[in-house]
Amino acid sequence: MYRVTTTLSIAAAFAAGIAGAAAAQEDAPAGSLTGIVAEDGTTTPISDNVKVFPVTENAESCVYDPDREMILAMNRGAAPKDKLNDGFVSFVDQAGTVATERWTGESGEAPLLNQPYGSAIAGGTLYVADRNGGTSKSDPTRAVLRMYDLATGAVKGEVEVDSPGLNDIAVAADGTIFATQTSAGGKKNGPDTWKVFRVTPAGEVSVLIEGEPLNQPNGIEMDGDGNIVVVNLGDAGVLTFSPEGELVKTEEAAQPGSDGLVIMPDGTKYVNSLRQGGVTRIAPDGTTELIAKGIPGSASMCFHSGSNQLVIPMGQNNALAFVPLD
Ligand SMILES: [Ca+2]
Ligand SMILES: [Ca+2]
Repeated sequence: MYRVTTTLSIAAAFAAGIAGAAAAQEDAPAGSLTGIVAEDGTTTPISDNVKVFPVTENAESCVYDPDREMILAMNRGAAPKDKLNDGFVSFVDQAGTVATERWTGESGEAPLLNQPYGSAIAGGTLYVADRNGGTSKSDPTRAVLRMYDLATGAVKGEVEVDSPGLNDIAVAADGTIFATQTSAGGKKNGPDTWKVFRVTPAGEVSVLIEGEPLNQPNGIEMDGDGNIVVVNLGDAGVLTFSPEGELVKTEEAAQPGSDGLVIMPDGTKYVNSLRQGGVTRIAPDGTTELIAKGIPGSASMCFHSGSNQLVIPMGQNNALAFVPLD
């Protein structure tokens, strides 16, 4: 099912039909493994500095495990109405090669995942924003946070959140989880559906931020000061909040429609646009630059620090895009 390829094999992958499902992805413009197609029909090809590897199965997010020096990709697999609990974690190395196709813990059982979205690693724990339900129109999706021991795969906990679906998560040093709700699904995407939840290590859930300046909040990360940074899918906003939810800084990406966010130790932010396919670098002085373009289905980005590469799951394009940094 998996195979390893280089950029030279993209055309072959496209011909094999791997790319065809991009248009069906929620909120994503049409695309292929070679570029992104805007609503007006114009195509932006993937920049030359981006390498694409068709090694995932409908992955929304990834996270870097520095001990294994591996990217952990959260594969959603099929929609819950078609197949239940088929989500899985795969390990991918810095060359885009699948090292472990399906992670199983020491017990030999794979972590239970249904439709995993955001992911984070903190304190030796893998946190995943998963969803229950969604098997039919009468069975709405329900958010659930699942925690696994990163070394052994053992279950460490589970917290249900009163939300139809969380998107991305960030975890503070003390184990507090911050999670975005981008919308309430479909056309239910008004300001009262834009939320950041806070979940304490004891499992107490509260809404920390709601409404503007959030605008379909998607990617979320902790910065080096312990603040929470959120990127909006609904506009170009890159918003920094204190852990108490007070807005402390507003920046903008070079493109609207953000999904993923990576923050470097020096404060440099990388933001990728699901809607337009580019990657913005925001320097600590606020200067912005587009460092890559044309990545279709560009979802929740992570950073392979061991090889200094941004890694972007491409959703229903079933691929990872690698962007080497200088
Ligand atoms: Ca699934
Ligand atoms: Ca996301």
